[in-house]
Amino acid sequence: MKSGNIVLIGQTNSGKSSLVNKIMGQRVSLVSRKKQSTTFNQKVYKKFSENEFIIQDTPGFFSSRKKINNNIISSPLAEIETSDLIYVVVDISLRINNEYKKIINSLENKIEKQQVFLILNKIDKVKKDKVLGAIKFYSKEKIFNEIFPISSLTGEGITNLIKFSKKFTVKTSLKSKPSSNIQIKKKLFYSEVTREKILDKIHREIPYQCDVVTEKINKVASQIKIYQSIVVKRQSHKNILIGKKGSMLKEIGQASRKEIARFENKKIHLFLFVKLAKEKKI
Ligand SMILES: Nc1nc2c(ncn2[C@@H]2O[C@H](COP(=O)(O)OP(=O)(O)OP(=O)(O)O)[C@@H](O)[C@H]2O)c(=O)[nH]1
Ligand SMILES: [Mg+2]
Repeated sequence: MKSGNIVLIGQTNSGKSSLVNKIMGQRVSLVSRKKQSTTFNQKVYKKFSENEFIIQDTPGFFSSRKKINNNIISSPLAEIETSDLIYVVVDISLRINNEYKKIINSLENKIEKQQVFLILNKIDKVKKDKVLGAIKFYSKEKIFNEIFPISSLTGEGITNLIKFSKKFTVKTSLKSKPSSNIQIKKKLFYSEVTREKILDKIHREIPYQCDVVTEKINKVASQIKIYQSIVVKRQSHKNILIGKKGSMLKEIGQASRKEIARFENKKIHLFLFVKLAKEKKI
């Protein structure tokens, strides 16, 4: 058996989580059209015959000055040292700007033997000329060992990316195989699902200024009871989250419950509470 650690980094919204899901062939990472949807480093496993990938999704580099208040946000660079392969994911449909330089700069003094692949994602959104131009442009950056134009939406280029990535797996004697292909704390995962639904349904800054905390999980036979608090800073945010006669909270809860049920393949009871943080910074 050969295995390789892959870490995905890149600007927020570039499609890192979408790529993880595409490689996995199932939805394990949360995807959102809003920025900063991934907030912690999530590890998943995927076996392709004799090769195993341990894939780490990370929160995106966020350039906006708007401060994210989520206190569980982890550093996208934390796992670089133990990785074999780094995918730097760029949204090719955006105009090339200097944001990628920040990522290169922070990588430069961290990488040793790791291979760095530049992933030009969202090629389904642009003309071929733009792809060729981008390849030419980024080729001058020595840090990239390979460049892969792909679409995490259509799947174009993914097979090729996996094929190349296999070359950088190394022989291992994995003693304790993971029992499931997803290794994240369930509490965190359930919180993230609900947070994703808040992102989907509520606009402006509220989703970034609230924390979703999974307080308790009760497993009974084929059912799971999940108790979550949404902690907000302001009464006005609380009102918006709850909505008219609780309609918004109900919508968020239903969407989250469905998603968790699909993932767990069990009946889910989800209890959501909105709490006001007691003057403490969240
Ligand atoms: N057209 C198109 N859209 C894509 C592609 N990949 C991702 N998206 C969309 O881009 C948005 C952001 O995708 P995510 O996978 O959440 O991006 P991310 O890099 O994980 O974002 P953060 O977790 O916030 O850093 C979502 O609306 C995706 O559906 C692609 O190849 N083509
Ligand atoms: Mg993400």
